[in-house]
Amino acid sequence: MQHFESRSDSDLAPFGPPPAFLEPLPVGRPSIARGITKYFESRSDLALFGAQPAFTEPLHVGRPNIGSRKAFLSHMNEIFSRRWLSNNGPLVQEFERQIADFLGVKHCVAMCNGTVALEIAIRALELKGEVIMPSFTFIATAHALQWQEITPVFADIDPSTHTLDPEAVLRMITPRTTGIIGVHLWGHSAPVDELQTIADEYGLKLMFDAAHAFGCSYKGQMIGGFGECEVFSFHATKFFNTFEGGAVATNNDDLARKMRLMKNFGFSGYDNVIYPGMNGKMTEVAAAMGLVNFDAIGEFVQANRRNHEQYSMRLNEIEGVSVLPYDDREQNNYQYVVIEVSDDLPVSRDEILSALQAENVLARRYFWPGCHNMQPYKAFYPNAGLMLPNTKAVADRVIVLPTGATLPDSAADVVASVIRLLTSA
Ligand code: T4K
Repeated sequence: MQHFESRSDSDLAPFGPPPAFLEPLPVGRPSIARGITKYFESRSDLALFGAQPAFTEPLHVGRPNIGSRKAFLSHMNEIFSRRWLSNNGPLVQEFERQIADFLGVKHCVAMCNGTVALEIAIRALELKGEVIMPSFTFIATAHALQWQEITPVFADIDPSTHTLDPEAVLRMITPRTTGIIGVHLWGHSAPVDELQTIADEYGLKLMFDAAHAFGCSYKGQMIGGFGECEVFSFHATKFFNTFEGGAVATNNDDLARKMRLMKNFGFSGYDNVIYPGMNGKMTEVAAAMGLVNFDAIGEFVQANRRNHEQYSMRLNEIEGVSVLPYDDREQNNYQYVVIEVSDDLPVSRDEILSALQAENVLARRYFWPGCHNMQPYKAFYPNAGLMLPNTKAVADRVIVLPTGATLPDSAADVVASVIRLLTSA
């Protein structure tokens, strides 16, 4: 199955040789012809030191991608005419069908956001006691456990992939451990097979936070069908969004049935509650956005891929700076451009960040300083960092750059020029 086949005007043709405009740009070379709004010849050209910023409007990391407005407004008219706004409406059902088909799984249970989807999945799996997860992730992964008074136990990551290190997971298993949550950070798959082997050996339940990994594969199979279940986020800042939204994908019929009850207060038909539940429902307007954006997903991936390539070509040639690569043997959504900045540079990661932000490039240092350094975890487990040297090292050196369908072509040039000026002697 061709997963990113065109549903509109574009497709995901391979990139072929890089176009001429991707050649290296030496510092100081006038770059107006390439669409950059200013020259970067000396440090006094940096907005950090008082010059005009390179961009008049901020470039955001999480700038939403938006598909056909016409199609969305047409859905809205139908929603208003039907007067069916929520509670498993026809658009939510269609959305679930299309997503399950795309992921190649039996069930997609759509929810109001990724965090609630995590909480419901964790509860439906009856996790308790301790659950092992990485600290290097968005805080929602930890909160979804803590909210249910389950102890998140932070295991270290592999610094080359930024995902859980199976050896570190083994070190954190205790008699209270009931599960493992792998995170497919940045859309890079966690070590699925190794984690499944550990889970099987120790009788643990394995699930995945796949918030970043919609449209990505592991060993050629779409992420969504691994472990007991996988949880997606369709938040506005994700490359594929439903305003707010999320979903749990699973091949387990009982688990899917339980989660459907849980997301609707435990109702089984009118006046009949058979389970404790909450409100995790996706609205019709969110599903409409999802259907429209799903039609454009090939274009979104293509734009992200182009941006990732441009950044990689410009930045990988700077000593001490590297762009985290995607594995081109897999399907990728290319939605995060993550750079790592060496300790040896004459400027710190945070100084580079400040200089970029001054140019209106609103880069971020996701997911610094790691969940274990945020409350309440920092107070609960003040020594957790002793077991997390790779988490600290990676969290201290990453910068996440703006990308998405609206990114100006000149963004990679500007970022490279700023870093070159800062790091040149
Ligand atoms: N697991 C993982 C691994 C996750 O990364 C996330 C969410 C979750 C679970 C939970 O899923 P959800 O419950 O959120 O569905 C943002 C997002 O709010 C969050 O969804 C995402 N991960 C996280 C990585 O990023 P913040 O606090 O950094 O968002 P904020 O407000 O700073 O926005 C990011 C950038 O996007 C800003 O520069 C502004 C820009 N932006 C934002 C929105 C909402 C726009 O340009 N337009 C917009 O509409 O968390």
